[in-house]
Amino acid sequence: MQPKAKFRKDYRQPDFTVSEIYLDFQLDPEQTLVTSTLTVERQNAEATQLRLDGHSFEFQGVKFNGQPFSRYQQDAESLTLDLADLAADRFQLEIQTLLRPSQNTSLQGLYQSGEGICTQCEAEGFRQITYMLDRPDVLAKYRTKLTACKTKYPYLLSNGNRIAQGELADGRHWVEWDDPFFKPSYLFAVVAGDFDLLKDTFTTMSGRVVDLEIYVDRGNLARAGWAMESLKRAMKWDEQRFGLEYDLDIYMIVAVDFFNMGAMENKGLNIFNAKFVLANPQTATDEDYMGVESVIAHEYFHNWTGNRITCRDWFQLSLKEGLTVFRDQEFTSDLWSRAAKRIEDVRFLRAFQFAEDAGPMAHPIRPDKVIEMNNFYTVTVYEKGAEVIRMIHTLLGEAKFQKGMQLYIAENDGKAATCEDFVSAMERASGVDLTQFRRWYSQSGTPELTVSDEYDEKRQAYRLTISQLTRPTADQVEKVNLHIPLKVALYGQDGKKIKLQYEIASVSDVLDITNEHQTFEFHNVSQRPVPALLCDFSAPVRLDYNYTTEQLITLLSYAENEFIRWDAAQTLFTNELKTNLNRYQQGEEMLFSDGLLSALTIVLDNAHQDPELAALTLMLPKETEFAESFSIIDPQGIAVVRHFMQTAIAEALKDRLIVAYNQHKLPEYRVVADDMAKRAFRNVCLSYLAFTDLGNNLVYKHYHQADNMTDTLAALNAATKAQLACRDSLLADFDQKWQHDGLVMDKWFALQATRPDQNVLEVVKHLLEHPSFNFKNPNRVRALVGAFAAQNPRAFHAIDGSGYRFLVDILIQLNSSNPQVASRLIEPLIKLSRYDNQRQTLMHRGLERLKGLDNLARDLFEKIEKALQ
Ligand code: B3K
Ligand code: ZN
Repeated sequence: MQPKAKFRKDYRQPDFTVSEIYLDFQLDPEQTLVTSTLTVERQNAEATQLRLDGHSFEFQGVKFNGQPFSRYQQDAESLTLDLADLAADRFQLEIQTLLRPSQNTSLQGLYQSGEGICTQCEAEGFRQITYMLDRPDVLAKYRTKLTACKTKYPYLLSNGNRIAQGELADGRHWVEWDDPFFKPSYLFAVVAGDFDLLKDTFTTMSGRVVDLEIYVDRGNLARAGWAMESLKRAMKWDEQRFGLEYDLDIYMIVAVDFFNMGAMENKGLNIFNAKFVLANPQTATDEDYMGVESVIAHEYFHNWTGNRITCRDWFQLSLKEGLTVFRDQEFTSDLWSRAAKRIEDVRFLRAFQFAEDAGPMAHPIRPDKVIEMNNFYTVTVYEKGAEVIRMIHTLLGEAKFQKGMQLYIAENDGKAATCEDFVSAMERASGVDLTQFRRWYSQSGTPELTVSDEYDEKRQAYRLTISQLTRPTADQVEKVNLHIPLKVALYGQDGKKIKLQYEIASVSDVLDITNEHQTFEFHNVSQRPVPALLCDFSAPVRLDYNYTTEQLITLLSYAENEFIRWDAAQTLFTNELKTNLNRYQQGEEMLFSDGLLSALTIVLDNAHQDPELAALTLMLPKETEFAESFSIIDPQGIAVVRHFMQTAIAEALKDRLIVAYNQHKLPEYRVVADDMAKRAFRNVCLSYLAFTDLGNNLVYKHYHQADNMTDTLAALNAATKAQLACRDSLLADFDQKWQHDGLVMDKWFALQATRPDQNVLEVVKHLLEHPSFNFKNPNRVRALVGAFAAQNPRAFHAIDGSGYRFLVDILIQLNSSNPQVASRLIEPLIKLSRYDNQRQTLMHRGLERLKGLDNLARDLFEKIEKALQ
């Protein structure tokens, strides 16, 4: 049977709702008995059939108002009760199911993680626990009783407040939880296990004391402190910036080893991938520290944007995700460097979201058609979704945006809402017309802005002409004009900023692009200016303006906007790569341009002013980032040219790099912004120096002198990428030291998988047998197989097809054990239209092989179908 698609336009209110649930879990990894007592209310008087979602358990029976009930029909995904002669509109159903958590490798529903048991219900995992109206617009109050062996599972956790507990004669104990807030089933959670517990409290702005509890594997208590600090910072920030206060008396976070994604915002009981909880200087890099803080904050922020106000249907996912990503980005920006955060987010968006829009899975931030919901937790829904919120913020300004938030919350608290509810609240609270802006929710694709300019010396006038175009995408042929906020600035040749004026009046630096072609004229411009276009990346678009190298160097040197300075360097790098790729493809000698050299010299010479920005600016874009500026990608050529550039830059700037490297040495490791900036800058210098004759000694010393993971990994990375003599001994040393810790070994696996060596695939295959590797653990699979496929394009796209064959072999296994992880890993294989014919044929063959599987999961089915179209 072919999986069926659901359409946004088909949304209908449910005929029945569930107002209360009492869940009783007799927990055991081999056999868990669940008794669910639902209070059901009929909302449509005509309705005579109640269809409940459910699968992947053994159904034990159903009672209606306490009496055994048999007028039902069952299929692979549901139970439909015949309620033709229903006497009252309110009744009780008692449903019993039997689960086998230890056998559940999908990591959805109730499953075993290490020695513990936990749940993952979003998007549609609750239905793997029991039959339920498993849709986000059914909001119920949950009470949950958990019973399990006390020695194996001393902690029994669920949502809300602990209201009772007791012991049984047979060595089991039980705990009962009550969540006073109405919630959809996807926010339900259970955890049972033995943990180390870090406790703290937070006093809210209205003076309530909230218990904070972080549960980690035994032995990891010392790695939980940063997560706790992050949580408190997030709680405080949400009060200060958004006026939002936490609502329950307890907030729990549990770190588990086996988890399909980053974390989950279950009401009052977040469940986290341990990767986003655990951090200490020895095991976590600066980047990991930032990742922990931002995911902790993201899940916390969901308490309002997601939980108190949830989504009416899954097509509205961006309502909670786009908004919550925007909120976590703002949190990081307010606490650390706004410019650096913006640059990192834009890098990510350009590399992954632009690629998604250009591929077979293109969809608007509010999709219209879905087969497997888990496939739509995408960079488009999340990151482009956040860009759309950010544009609203730009158009309204902070004050009106916050007024809009207040209105949105006042109108929708306790409800399941739509994206339209949000935009409408923003519009009414601010008085800003968002009619055309709404199209961002329904149109997929990356708009292109083409800019040309004219300077009229006599009239002292400067004109910008801007055209917008969104090309057809895989999902949508017809495109319309969007409302695009384009933030600009003008600079003189001397680097001075020119005021934006029309006649003598100042004009806004945010241009409203709404038509296909528009011209903006600025007056009193005394010399031909250099335009800074798309300051702060004010819209998620591609920008095309024919900058000269001189103009880019002017921007790099003088633009006030840090994003513009960084982006000028990105353009220089990309131009350099393109020119040399051309030469390489023609069999000509590659050359290193003076323009790029002067630009990088300027950056290095000014690095002391802002080492973080210098680090970001000097960093050579990854192969996958470069790839996005081509419609047909040459993975081999890009790797060769990038390597050439790396070596050429290192040679040309060696003296400056070594001075900078030595100047930025730090006496001790501290997680503070200034030090992190210096470390990042110093490690970028190291990454270049590795390609010079100083490399081997320097990197070897860097590794052995490191007292923290950031420096250790920087050395290991440099040694691997530059294929230094010390590489093998350093890799072996790390392996020996960290073999016991899978999370740390993930860094090592990912490095191995991205080695530039010819035989990297052999290495990767070999590492599938490594004692720290575990095929059942998604983190390990992503680190080794995921990194190979997504971050080593030259090897993955090897022209003999070996990379594709390897990935397909792995996907065949994952298709049966964990389709959700399989569906993430397949991404680099479905973007075949971006490659030459020979590669396309090979990729096609791999996809056909998967398509032929007789148990192909809907997750893979959806992507393969689209890719082969
Ligand atoms: N809401 C979860 C993601 C659930 C993914 C389900 N496949 C984490 C987050 O976005 O906060
Ligand atoms: Zn989220």
